[in-house]
Amino acid sequence: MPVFTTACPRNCYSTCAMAVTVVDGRVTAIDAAPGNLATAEGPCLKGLSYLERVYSPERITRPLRRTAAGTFEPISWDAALELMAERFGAARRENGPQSLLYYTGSGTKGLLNGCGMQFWRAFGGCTTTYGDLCWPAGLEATRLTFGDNRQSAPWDIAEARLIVLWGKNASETNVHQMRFVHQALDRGATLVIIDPRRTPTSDRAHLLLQPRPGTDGALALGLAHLLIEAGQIDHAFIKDCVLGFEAYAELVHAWPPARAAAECGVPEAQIRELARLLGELAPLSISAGFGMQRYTNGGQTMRAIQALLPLTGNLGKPGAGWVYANLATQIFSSLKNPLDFYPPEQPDGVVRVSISTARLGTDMAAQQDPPLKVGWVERGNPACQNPDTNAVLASLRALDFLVVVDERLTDTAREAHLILPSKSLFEQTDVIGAYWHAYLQLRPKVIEPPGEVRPETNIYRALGLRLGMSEAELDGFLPRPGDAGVESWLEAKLQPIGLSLAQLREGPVLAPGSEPVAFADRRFSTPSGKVEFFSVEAARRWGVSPLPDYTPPLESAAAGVGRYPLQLLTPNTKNSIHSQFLPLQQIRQLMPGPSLEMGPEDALARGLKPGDRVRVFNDRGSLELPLRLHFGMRPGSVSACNGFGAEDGGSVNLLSLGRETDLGHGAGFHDNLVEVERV
Ligand SMILES: Nc1nc2c(c(=O)[nH]1)N[C@H]1C(S)=C(S)[C@@H](COP(=O)(O)OP(=O)(O)OC[C@H]3O[C@@H](n4cnc5c(=O)[nH]c(N)nc54)[C@H](O)[C@@H]3O)O[C@H]1N2
Ligand SMILES: Nc1nc2c(c(=O)[nH]1)N[C@H]1C(S)=C(S)[C@@H](COP(=O)(O)OP(=O)(O)OC[C@H]3O[C@@H](n4cnc5c(=O)[nH]c(N)nc54)[C@H](O)[C@@H]3O)O[C@H]1N2
Ligand SMILES: [Mo]
Repeated sequence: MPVFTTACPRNCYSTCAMAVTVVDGRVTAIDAAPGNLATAEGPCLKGLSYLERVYSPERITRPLRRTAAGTFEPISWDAALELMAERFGAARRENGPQSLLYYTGSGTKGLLNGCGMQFWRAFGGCTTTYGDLCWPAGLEATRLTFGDNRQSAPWDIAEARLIVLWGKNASETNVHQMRFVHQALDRGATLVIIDPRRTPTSDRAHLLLQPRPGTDGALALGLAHLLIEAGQIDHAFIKDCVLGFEAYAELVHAWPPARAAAECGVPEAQIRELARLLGELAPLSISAGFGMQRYTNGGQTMRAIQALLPLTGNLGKPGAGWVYANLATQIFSSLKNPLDFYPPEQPDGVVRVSISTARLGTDMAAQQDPPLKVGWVERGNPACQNPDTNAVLASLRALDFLVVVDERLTDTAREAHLILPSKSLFEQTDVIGAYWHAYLQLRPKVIEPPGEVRPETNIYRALGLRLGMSEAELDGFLPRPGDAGVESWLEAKLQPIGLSLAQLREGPVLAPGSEPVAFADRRFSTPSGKVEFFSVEAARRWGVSPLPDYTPPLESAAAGVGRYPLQLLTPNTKNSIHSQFLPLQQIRQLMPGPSLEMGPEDALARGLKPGDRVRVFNDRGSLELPLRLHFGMRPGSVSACNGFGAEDGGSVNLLSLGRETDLGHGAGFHDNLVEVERV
């Protein structure tokens, strides 16, 4: 029986290697593949559920066109291509190519994803999006502080004596990291969790701090105050490697523990206890998640947390450092496209209009020059995952013609005039990077696509020909038709970095330049060449304080700003990647549906009981959910996982506002106040 090594391409830290067995052209088993040392114990339940996902009767396997009655009917590829060529061609003629929105989400990793943008460039340009729903606040904070997003190998955290998982729910979102955390704990390390919500990640924690949402910056400044006061700082490292220590020390001087405690709602004794641990235990690794970045102050919060590491000399040593994003595998220009993060600079001369991902709905509606008429959505589910669902839906519905490429009928696909079926991870060869470990992995084609499914690259070629592009022009950026064409396209990408498909076929390969211990060289590619506590660039580019100063989030119970009393957290959940996987029966057995989690005090104050159906609402929208009591929830906060959509009563983003983070054009999902009442 042939067994192939492949990699899970979902937007997840782990990016597991997997062994898939194929019998008679069908995947029959999925198992661990040991070559990836970060994920050696094998894929999670989601990975195993590909057996169901790929062969699900719900999967879309033919082009579908919306009927006058609003249902979908199959049409031939020929008719679909004709329709697209006609509608896109007309939009380009009448309003210019920028009247087309090209939107991509994070549905799959792969080098071939880059073909889409190149296609729309050849089309004459388009409107696209800048920023990201996910991690840019932290990426930009890290770049400003340390110069680059470098990170030690995943297993290095096992060497730490103190681990702080800050706003990260690793036991659900990065299960493979917990193996290394447990190794450290077994050797006597201390674990601290900082999260307003108690999660399974804190099961073995020595200390759980539950700050008021969005106030972690104040907590970090309070900790620095105590460390400096106690003299538990690394003077030599600061002198050699830090810019702006004096100004920073002055800032944190104004944050005695009583003030920090009052702001972040953590007892002063706990702040002192954590400061003591930070002062006494080394090496220290801080693994920062995304929780505290999903606020309007998220970038500055990340800078304040980062400063604790150089302050205590915990950088560039085994077991020490900033574990946030490992960009070692982002060595291909098509993966590391700075235009994805910043507004257009158009180095290629093609006119490109760009709107904010976080404000997708309102920016689409506001665009005038030219107004948006047609759209193409690929690898994303913005009607469920972007803030302000109502605004996104209104803007998608205002388009004359929308194409969505997806494997199932998502909330976004339901808005399409034409749905095109997309490949699964087993149906086209590609090369996959990662963001927690540094392995490049081959994701080989192991089965033929079912029905009439065609990979995006084939769709683009066929559409390009209909739009009058020549084969030669398309050959400039697309693989030649057929499996051999894809392989030679990938080979050409690998060759400049000294790799080949043959090497990747043998198993996961560490990206050239990946480092076991980040910053061991003490090279910081900031303007000053030092770790910057004081960043002129932060002030110039983003209009924030050059220091990691604290300001409360815009809409928060912490700041007493907003008409509603409860902060709504909408975190990720173990058995899904955002809106993917949730429809599968295997997943539903463990996670029957969404719920609102609330602490007992808040429930009692509203006369609510477990199991009650409640309405969660604010001025932007409302959502009905069953109530679950969560005894580990910080009072004043409630939580509902993101990912569920219209079939489960609606997305949590019916309640969120499209609002960017202070750094990096991220999305402030949790800057979101609500009230809850019984239905
Ligand atoms: N199973 C699973 N794994 C995933 C994903 C998934 O959807 N499912 N998604 C992947 C992706 S794209 C991402 S971005 C990552 C996200 O990975 P994580 O950052 O671990 O996940 P989140 O659930 O966004 O947030 C983590 C925690 O932050 C807490 N939090 C919320 N607000 C605050 C705050 O103000 N301060 C602090 N300290 N904590 C706060 C939440 O309660 C939550 O428990 O996970 C990746 N891995
Ligand atoms: N309220 C709230 N909202 C959030 C978050 C939050 O914490 N709170 N988290 C945010 C974060 S961190 C992220 S990363 C985003 C994720 O936002 P998205 O990336 O939009 O979310 P997904 O649900 O993963 O949707 C991806 C879609 O791509 C499709 N897909 C998968 N593979 C392929 C393929 O090969 N080709 C094509 N054409 N399609 C494919 C999937 O079927 C799925 O429908 O959500 C964000 N939304
Ligand atoms: Mo994300």
